[in-house]
Amino acid sequence: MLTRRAFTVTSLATLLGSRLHAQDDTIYDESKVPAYTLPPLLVDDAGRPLRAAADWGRRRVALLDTFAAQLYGRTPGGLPACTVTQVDRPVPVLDGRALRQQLRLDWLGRASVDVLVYRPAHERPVPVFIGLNYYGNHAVDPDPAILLNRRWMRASEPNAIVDHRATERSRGTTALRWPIDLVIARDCAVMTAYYGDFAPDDPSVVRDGIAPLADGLQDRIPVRERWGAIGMWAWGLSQMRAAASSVPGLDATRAIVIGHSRLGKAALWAGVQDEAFAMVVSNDSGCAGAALSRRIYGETIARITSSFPHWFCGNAASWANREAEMPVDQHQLLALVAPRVLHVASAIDDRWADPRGEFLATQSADEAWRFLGGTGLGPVTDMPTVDTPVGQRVRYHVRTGGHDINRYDWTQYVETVRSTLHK
Ligand code: GTR
Repeated sequence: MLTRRAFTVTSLATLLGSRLHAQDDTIYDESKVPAYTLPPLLVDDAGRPLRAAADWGRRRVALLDTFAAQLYGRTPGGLPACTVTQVDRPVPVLDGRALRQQLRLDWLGRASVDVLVYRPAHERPVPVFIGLNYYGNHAVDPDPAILLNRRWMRASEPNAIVDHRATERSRGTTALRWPIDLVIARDCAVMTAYYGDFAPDDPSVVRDGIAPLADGLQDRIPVRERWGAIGMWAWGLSQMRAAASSVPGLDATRAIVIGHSRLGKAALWAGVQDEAFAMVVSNDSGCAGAALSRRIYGETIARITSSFPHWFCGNAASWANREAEMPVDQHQLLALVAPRVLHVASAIDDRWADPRGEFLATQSADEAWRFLGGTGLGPVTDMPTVDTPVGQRVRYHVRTGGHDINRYDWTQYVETVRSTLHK
């Protein structure tokens, strides 16, 4: 009996093991990364090397166009601009060191998004971090005066989401990702909104945000080039930046777009399209974010476009298992931030996001900063050791630990702001 049971268990494990292996051929071994050649950065449409910094403008437009057509989709022209209203008056928090305020962005009464702002309690305008959050503004801080977001959310027990809705117990559940005290102490502000208000993160509900605003504006855009959720989140970030200019105490000319993981992809896409962002932060953005697609290490274009088809345009999935043929790779996306400030961060145990691939993309992108005459990464030849940030106008760090955004990461971001944007 015991033998029979043991046999059954073993054969089941073998079966499952081979199944898993067949399904999961994820590369986590550096020696299995294929040899690859990255598409060149500083060439014109005919493949000739760019000669002067002035040539970069045209190259930039061409690269943006390719990323839009092949990966993220095109941001429709003619979308309405938001109207900003105050939900409440600024309230002193953090023992009077900061002011907390809630705003509502509204588009012609057809869509609305609540925004939470923290800024230092003085009138001098400060740099502002603009980023989306995963579980609602009420999850950023336990403060009961923050409006509880009742819209659709992804299932999550730790965030006390019940039937896809937040509950009173959801308050403050993501506070560790938003060290407001630290940002205020370094004389910066934070502006955040729930990403699902712009586009709920599931194919079944993705249209329940701002998507209908684009109805009738996409007729001239080929179906396979139409935007997905990343495009909508990115547009939302730009709308928040525009709104920042009407908030006293925020310096919208020193706006920093920031995002973690899928929202890091959105932050990059927002930051490259909207040059009014002075700095762009990618935290563990991985595949289709800061990581090189051609390494096919960890998450791949095939995996991401099958798990999350609603994030991308229709053309994106056509590059599944054809990474080497893609007309662009992610170092070129990062380069579109030049000569502004870029900070890319990885976490060493976050192999799914390919930390080395994120560093190598950053290092290749640095060519654009050198070409345009600024100091980006500076004299960095190898991937730095953990917890050792490097660079100047292009900064990179890889942190101890796994997939997350934490106080250590934010400590590096406010330091980058201090060294590059503070007056
Ligand atoms: C994963 C996805 C990653 C990353 C991550 C996240 O499931 O594969 O690309 O976006 O989610 O957003 O936390």
